[in-house]
Amino acid sequence: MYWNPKIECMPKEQLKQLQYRELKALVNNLYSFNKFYHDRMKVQGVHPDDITGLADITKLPFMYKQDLRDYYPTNMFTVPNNEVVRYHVSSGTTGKPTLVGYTKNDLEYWTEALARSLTSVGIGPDDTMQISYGYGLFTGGLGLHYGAERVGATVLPTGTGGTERQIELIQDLGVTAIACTPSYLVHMGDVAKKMGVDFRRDTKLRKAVLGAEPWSESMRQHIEQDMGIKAYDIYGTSEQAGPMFTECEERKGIHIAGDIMYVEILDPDTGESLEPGQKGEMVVTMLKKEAMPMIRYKIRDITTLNEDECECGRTSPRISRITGRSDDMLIIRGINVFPSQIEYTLLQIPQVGNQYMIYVSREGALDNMVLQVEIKEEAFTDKLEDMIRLRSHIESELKKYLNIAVTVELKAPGELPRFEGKAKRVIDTRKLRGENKCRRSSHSCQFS
Ligand code: DLL
Repeated sequence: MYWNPKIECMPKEQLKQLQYRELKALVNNLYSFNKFYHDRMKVQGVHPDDITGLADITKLPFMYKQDLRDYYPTNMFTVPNNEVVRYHVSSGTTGKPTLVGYTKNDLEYWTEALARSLTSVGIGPDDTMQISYGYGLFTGGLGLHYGAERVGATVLPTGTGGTERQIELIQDLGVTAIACTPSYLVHMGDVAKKMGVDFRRDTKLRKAVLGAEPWSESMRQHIEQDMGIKAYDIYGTSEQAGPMFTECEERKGIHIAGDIMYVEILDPDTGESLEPGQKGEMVVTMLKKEAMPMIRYKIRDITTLNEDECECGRTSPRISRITGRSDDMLIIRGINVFPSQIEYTLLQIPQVGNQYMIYVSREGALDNMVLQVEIKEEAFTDKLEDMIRLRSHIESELKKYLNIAVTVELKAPGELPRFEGKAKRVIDTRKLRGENKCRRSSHSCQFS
């Protein structure tokens, strides 16, 4: 089943021509009307006339997450404020978050992408779909909500948390499909067991659309065998719009709607374009975005691009499972956290010294983060209540800025390890059952 067969099954050559036309129009428009892009292109020495084919995209300058921070909040927007109809906010690398704005058309293309994706995994009007992603600033909840409504499913907008109640609702309302993080679904499975609920026997839940964090084939097998739920990978980032693209029923990679997003895979060290099938860093160009266009945005996810024909009949290229990142971003319970954000928050607290260690582990199905923090000599005391108060203060500051619960352990001055070379402040012991290895050992890596 297709949502938009004309586009989804468009002959490859025709799709490339369409992509070129979109790119050309985008570049012309931004060069003429947007200072940020105009200046960037000037510095790079490239003019819209130099773009005479799709391959010329490599002449264009990159965009980085840092740009979104530098131009925070709306200085990168290319439409007047009265055309912006929504904001979403994601983690920035330090104090400031990343703001994404949407016009009506931006929301429309986001929903269209999700309608295609959900249809491709067989979700439609006969389904009741529970959306257990966070609603609000995070894109997961609202994105999937509108996508599921668009395909005619009955939507149950539970959001995150209240797991026992979520399991009861799955039973009571005959929920057939769910969208959440893979780790949350596994956690749900554990809680259901304790409640005496067997998903196969006691529910109609048979499909899950899982993403927002890395997961593995063995996790898929675990979900399918243990819970009887067919699991599909969904990918997206707030900069692109939010969750957008899924695998189809063949499950041989995530289909990227080529009329909406153009993908390049580059060698993260040399910046050279890589051939299909070679693993590298993904760089994306959003061909339709209005409020906040993205040309050659370095998304930092590591994957491969596959242009082979898919047996489902869709001609769009596919990316393989995301196997790591080319930066140090951690994903904790689906929330993006940069070590630099933690450092930034700690530095705002006068009693905290400049040594800290971040330990990330998995407890049951869920991620857990412990932060060891050295206290300054003058702030260190053996009065237990003072130390407990300070610890709670640090924990609540971290919660405020990072939006995740972190357990803080206070350490005496000089107690934490010092490093002669590059400091290794992140110890991540989560395992995706040994499948995914981070390509760069010098970076902290959630897969090692
Ligand atoms: O996580 C959007 C989303 C919501 C995707 C719900 C899927 C489902 P951000 O918070 O901006 O947006 O985080 C984007 O999460 O660059 C990847 O590193 C990671 N990520 C997202 N989906 C996957 C996935 C949402 N399926 C960052 N596999 C991305 C691995 C994923 N990593």
